[in-house]
Amino acid sequence: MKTLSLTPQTKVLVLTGAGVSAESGVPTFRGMDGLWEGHRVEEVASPEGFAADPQLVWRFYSLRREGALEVNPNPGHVALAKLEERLGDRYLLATQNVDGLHARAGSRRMLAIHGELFQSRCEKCAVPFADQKTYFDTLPKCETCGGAVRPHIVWFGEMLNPRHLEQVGEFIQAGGSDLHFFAIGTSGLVYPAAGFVQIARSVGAMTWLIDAAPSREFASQFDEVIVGKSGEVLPFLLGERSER
Ligand code: BV8
Ligand code: ZN
Repeated sequence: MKTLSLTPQTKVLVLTGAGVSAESGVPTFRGMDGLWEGHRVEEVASPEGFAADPQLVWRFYSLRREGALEVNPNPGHVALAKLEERLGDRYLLATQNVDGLHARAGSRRMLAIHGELFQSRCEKCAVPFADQKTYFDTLPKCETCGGAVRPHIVWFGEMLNPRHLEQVGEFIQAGGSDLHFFAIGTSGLVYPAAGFVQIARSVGAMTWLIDAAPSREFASQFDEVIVGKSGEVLPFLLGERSER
């Protein structure tokens, strides 16, 4: 398998999706074929869904908090954290995952572009705070203003943090043809993250897709497509282990 040859100029931008956490035991979205307890994920993970039935939405996130507390990072998360150690400020990770596993594996130069499962925020005060609690049959209220507390997650139809998108754009522009862009374990269905590959191509970056079952349409946008499980591929690809 092709490995990544690093030069002192090499810069790496990584976009991860649910597939990177699959080997840790975290279900993917397409794995649930986009459904949860008969609800479309877009319906439950949306401001409209929260307004219509906040308890249903808190049950969805409470179940995911319980699940995410029982799992651990896998070799794919660890390999990415080691690559960050080697590259320093020439590395950036943008993750769509909210499960916190990259941080637990040691990733620091990371943008949680779709939010964080273990943070909540008051709809009015808007300041996120760490929260591992579950709310199956109660609705959390803000201690300061009594407002409704929601998961600190970017829902469908909500804007991503503009600062995150700026940082991704700046990193890609600065990387230019020295940049390698990796999309790992993502179906490339959700924008704006799914559009990062086109921005990377526009500056002459080398683009790689690593996925256990890549979709033809998304894969067609990449220079290199590696079919495999990220927990098995990444340690070899990133030179953490000798060739198999
Ligand atoms: C925005 C938080 C606009 C939730 C998430 C109509 C109405 C409303 C919006 C839209 C619309 N049409 C389009 C949109 C835009 C929408 C969008 O793209 N929708 C899609 C469905 C068409 N995007 C948005 O709404 C975004 N916001 O556009 O705002 C706007 C503009 C101006 C002003 C106001 C608003 C917000 C998107 C963020 C949504 N939140 N997450 C939560 O997590 O609970 S997205 C959520 O789904 C995840 O975070 C993740 O990003 C996404 C699922 O994608 P993946 O991570 O790729 O997971 P998936 O299961 O799909 O794929 C897994 C892959 O792994 C597979 O390829 C599989 O083969 C592979 N795999 C499996 N195992 C392994 C593996 N690979 C390697 N190794 C393995 N072991
Ligand atoms: Zn408040």
